[in-house]
Amino acid sequence: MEHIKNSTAYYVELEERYGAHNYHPLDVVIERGEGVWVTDVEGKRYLDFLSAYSALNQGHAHPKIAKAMIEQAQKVTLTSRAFRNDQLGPFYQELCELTGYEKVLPMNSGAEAVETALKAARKWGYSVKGVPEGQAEIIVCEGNFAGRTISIISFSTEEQYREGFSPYTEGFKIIPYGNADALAAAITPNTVAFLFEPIQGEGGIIVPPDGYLKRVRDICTQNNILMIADEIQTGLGRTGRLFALDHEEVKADVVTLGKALSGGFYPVSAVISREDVLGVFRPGDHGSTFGGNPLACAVARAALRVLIEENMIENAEKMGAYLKAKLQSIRSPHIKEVRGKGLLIGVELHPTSGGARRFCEALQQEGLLCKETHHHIIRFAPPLVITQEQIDWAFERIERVLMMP
Ligand code: IF1
Repeated sequence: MEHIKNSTAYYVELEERYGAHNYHPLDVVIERGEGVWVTDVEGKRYLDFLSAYSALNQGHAHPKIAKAMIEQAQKVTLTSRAFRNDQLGPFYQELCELTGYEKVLPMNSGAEAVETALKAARKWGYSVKGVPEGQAEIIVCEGNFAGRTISIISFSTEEQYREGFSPYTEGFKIIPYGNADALAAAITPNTVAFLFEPIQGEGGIIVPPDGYLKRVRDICTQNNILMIADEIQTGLGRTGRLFALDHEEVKADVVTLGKALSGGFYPVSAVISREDVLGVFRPGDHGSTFGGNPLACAVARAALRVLIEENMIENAEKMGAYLKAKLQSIRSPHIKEVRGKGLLIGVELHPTSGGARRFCEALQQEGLLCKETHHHIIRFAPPLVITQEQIDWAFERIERVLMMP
């Protein structure tokens, strides 16, 4: 069927005709983004309340990150790691000085950072802890989301993420999330690591009980297992602190980063840790064509710089508390719970409300873009640069939609 060229229907048709259907996106075709706003091909403006799942903490098309990217792109974009480049060392140094970790292994996607952390943990288990070769166990939580590779979905508890992709990678043990006693009980002499999210994002914005992070830290220390915090979604200011771990002043042994590490400009991820962990990698053990490329490093350096210089983390704390309080004031029969930290907020609806999708579609009509997770939860995660005035604009629409029958 012929559609008017450059209309929404025209682009939807192209995607449906030529693309694999591994997503069910809202029918909004975005052409431009700036700060918290995006504009579609029909010229309609929307407030982005998803931030590409927290990859856009710095907002769309941040001019300083764009400038850094364009300048680097006109110099050199890729050298491979067969050679060195003038962006990698400074990126390492600035990331370590910002986070307080001492070593970095740069990758591209979040899943690659998680896979890198898993490989480091296994090799650390064999070569440092003394676990017998091939016996390493890694503990993970129900409701985890860490990416889409076969090893990562091997420990997913979401049937759809696993179905049809067997056989699965072995060596993972699954425990309930937020339960430190379950972690202690699951540890064996062959346990090398505990991989978890300080707040579960895709799992439904699940915030663990106060004190959980500290107890996990103590249990991992006492049992000589690596505490691996996946901060790919919760990190870099999203929850109102540099890391979600900082809410309990806890330091992990290994942290995975991605998404906003590049401000949404480019796939950039990293594993940060200590020498005794990342030191298990010998030249040739692990790597990637684009990992640590000069363009990625220049973009990441700018993304981190603006995050700090423009006080985005403090703004996330302030605006998150403001938004959460307003959401909690809505007297809607649909709302079961409002939860989250900073600007990572989930509104869980009662099953009788018919699922969150229809509310997201209604919000789209009102000019607000957000996404449901696990059928009954609306995730609100705007860029960390959002202002109180913009939250008020969004809230007026959210309240109206959540009061609909
Ligand atoms: C999709 C979900 C979010 C992540 C955490 C690692 C990764 C992610 C905590 C992997 C990625 C993305 C993946 C994207 C949608 C989005 C998502 F809905 F899938 F689960 F955010 F909640 N750790 N999350 O959240 O990073 O390899 O994607 O760079 O797969 O649909 P990645």
